[in-house]
Amino acid sequence: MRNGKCSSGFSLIEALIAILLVGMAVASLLAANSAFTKANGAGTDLSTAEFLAEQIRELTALLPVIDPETEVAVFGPESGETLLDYDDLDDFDGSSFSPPISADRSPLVDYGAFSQQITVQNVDASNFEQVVVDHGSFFVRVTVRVYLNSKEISSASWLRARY
Ligand SMILES: [Ca+2]
Ligand SMILES: [Ca+2]
Repeated sequence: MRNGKCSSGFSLIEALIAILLVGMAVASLLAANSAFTKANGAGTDLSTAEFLAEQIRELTALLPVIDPETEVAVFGPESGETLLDYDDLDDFDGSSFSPPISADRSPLVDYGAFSQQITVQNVDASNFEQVVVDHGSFFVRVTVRVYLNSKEISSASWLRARY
C-alpha cells in the first residue's frame, strides 16, 4: 500500500520549473507588447504620410494640366508664379514642401518632420509606365513622395488627362 508523503503536491524542482515557465511567458508577452507599440507608431506615421499625399491630390485635382493663361505653357511654374499662384499641374513639378502643405496651400507646421516631394511627368498614352518628354502627351502622372526626417516612408501617384 503506497501512501507516501511525496505523492501529492509539487516537488521543489517542479515548482521551480513552473515559475520559470510563467516568467518566460510574461517576458514574451512584454516583448510582443513593445513590438506592437512600435508597429503601431509606424502605422501612425504611414497614416500621416497618406494624409499628406492626399492633400496634394486634393490641391491639384481641379487644376488644369497645362497653364490656362500662357500661349506656350512652361513645364514647371510660369515666370513669376509662386506656390500661391500655381494654376496648372506641372507648376508643381520638382516642388518640395517642408513643412508639408495642406490642400489649401498653407503650411502644416504640426507635421514639420515630414516633407512632400512632387514629380509631374508626361506618360505615353498607350503605356502609362513610359515617361515621355515634357508636354509630349495628353497624360500626366503626378507622384508625391512623403519623407519623414528625410527618409521616404510613402509614395502615391495618379494619372491626369489633358482635355
Ligand atoms: Ca502656371
Ligand atoms: Ca506650368
